[in-house]
Amino acid sequence: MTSLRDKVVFVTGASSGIGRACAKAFAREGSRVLLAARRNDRLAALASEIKSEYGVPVHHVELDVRRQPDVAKALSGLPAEWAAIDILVNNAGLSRGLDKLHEGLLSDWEEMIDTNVKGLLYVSRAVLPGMVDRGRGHVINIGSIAGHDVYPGGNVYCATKFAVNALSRGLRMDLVATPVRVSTVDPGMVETEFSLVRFHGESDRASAVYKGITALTGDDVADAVVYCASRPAHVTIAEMIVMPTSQASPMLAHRK
Ligand code: NDP
Ligand code: 8X3
Repeated sequence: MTSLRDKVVFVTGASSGIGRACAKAFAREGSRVLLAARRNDRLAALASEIKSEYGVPVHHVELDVRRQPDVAKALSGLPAEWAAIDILVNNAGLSRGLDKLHEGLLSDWEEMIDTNVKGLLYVSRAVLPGMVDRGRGHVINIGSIAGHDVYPGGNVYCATKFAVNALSRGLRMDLVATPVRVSTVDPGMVETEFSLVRFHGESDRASAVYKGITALTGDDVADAVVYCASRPAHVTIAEMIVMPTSQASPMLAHRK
């Protein structure tokens, strides 16, 4: 087992859902957690909660991963004790809309591609050179079953998660001569703010997604992420698909 104690763990999208759960799960293991998202008030509240519950150091940065200069500045401007990131959880992401492609909103497409693909790339590009120089590190991408299977209306969101899948594979090849590990954790349905964001705040439509099904929680996904991170150094969990028991594919869920 690799101990996670005192490791510097950088979680993007830590203000909600899976990212928030990952931050808490690593803190429970004794890691030092570095949080990023746009909603700084939420990060500040989470930082206080983690410090009082687990007594580990926490640092947070307000960051929009779509803005490359801000990403580079945030990472290069970290206090020295936070600069050597051991584990990067590339979690920040979102879906927007479920429209047929020929009726889709261009602004939704731009937001998904800029966040899920370009944002992940900007953060990885800023963090990886340090990992390679230090000869240690682990990148854990949060992909999705939408990166394996396409579903109606999923068009651009699925394309971004297929891209995350390809980037995880490509990065593993590029780093094969280094000790730096690359994993992707690909969940099915997780009950978070994801659907509320997808449907632009329409709460009835969002809650209907999880009706009659015991969806995964952010904690279930965080558990998988911590599992990947805590394997011995010579073991890479390349890809982990985590589903609710009552979901078999994006298109097939059993509802009570
Ligand atoms: P949430 O909406 O609960 O959380 C999304 C997080 O991403 C928030 O913390 C949000 O923070 C952050 N985020 C979004 N855009 C940006 C941005 N431009 N810059 C920085 N942070 C950003 O959803 P989930 O927790 O469910 O989603 C997390 C990841 O899991 C996503 O990549 C999603 O695609 C993936 N996923 C989700 C599944 C699900 O069913 N829920 C299933 C499979 C994968 P803020 O708004 O404060 O910036
Ligand atoms: C989120 C899961 O099936 O809604 O990535 O696309 S799904």
